[in-house]
Amino acid sequence: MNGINGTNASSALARRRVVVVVPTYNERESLPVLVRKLLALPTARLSVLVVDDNSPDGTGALADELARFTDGRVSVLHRRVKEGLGRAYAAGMTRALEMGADVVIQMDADGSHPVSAIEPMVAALTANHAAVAVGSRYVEGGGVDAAWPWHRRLLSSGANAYVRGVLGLTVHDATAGFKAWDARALQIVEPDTVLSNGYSFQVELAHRVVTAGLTSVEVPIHFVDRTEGRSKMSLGVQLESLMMPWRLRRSSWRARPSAVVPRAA
Ligand SMILES: Nc1nc2c(ncn2[C@@H]2O[C@H](COP(=O)(O)OP(=O)(O)OP(=O)(O)O)[C@@H](O)[C@H]2O)c(=O)[nH]1
Ligand SMILES: [Mg+2]
Repeated sequence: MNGINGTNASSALARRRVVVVVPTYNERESLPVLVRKLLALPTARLSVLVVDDNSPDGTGALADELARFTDGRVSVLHRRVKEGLGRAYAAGMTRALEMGADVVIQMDADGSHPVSAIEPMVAALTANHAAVAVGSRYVEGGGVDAAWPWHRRLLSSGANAYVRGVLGLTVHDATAGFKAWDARALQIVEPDTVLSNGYSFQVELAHRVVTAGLTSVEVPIHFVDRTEGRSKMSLGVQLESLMMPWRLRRSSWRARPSAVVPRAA
């Protein structure tokens, strides 16, 4: 984010108790690489919560191994069956709040979301007193993998424009899956009560941020393709993502009246 230098970014990160929630399904190759990078960030107050849906490739057991050798900085939430990205995040975010996080980060395990953006995202969240800092592909300075063919770019930007249009969202990257949440704001948007099972979880929470009158800030990121493992995107997930904005438009979800708008940290 413009105007935030490395020193300020580092100190904002070091001041906050950060839990990074990482959902995994068959991410054996990618997870150790990500965890190593996360634990190398310049703060000892950051921990990682892996949410594994009983991956057939043994990612859950591997995560347990990582937990054993990282002095309590990695923990694992094991779930019995694959229920979708949205359900995994809902469970993981709820657990992160119980763990006493004051910033909850959500990111994919496959290396698509750059760890180097975490410091500026937490700095932007803190400096702007925002509810959420979005790692954004669609603001100046951000982008998608240079190797993406034109039709994939069109699909990604088209899906984003569709969602923004149906729901009237002003955030430039409404389908982003890389975000840093202020814990109090995350409580207000209630991830455990979402309708979405799959990737539309991202859109649903973006919509709840607006419905609850909270503010978001966007930090440019470069999204890169996974180098290991395979995508979990299925036809069912895509159909849910297509229909969900219309369901959300009609939804009656409102923040609880007792919910307090977050103030400066
Ligand atoms: N626990 C859990 N994690 C999931 C599930 N579905 C996807 N994930 C994880 O969510 C993250 C995003 O999934 P991806 O398959 O990378 O989806 P994508 O980024 O849209 O697809 P690619 O661009 O092909 O990588 C990864 O860390 C997955 O392992 C699920 O049902 N349960
Ligand atoms: Mg991915």
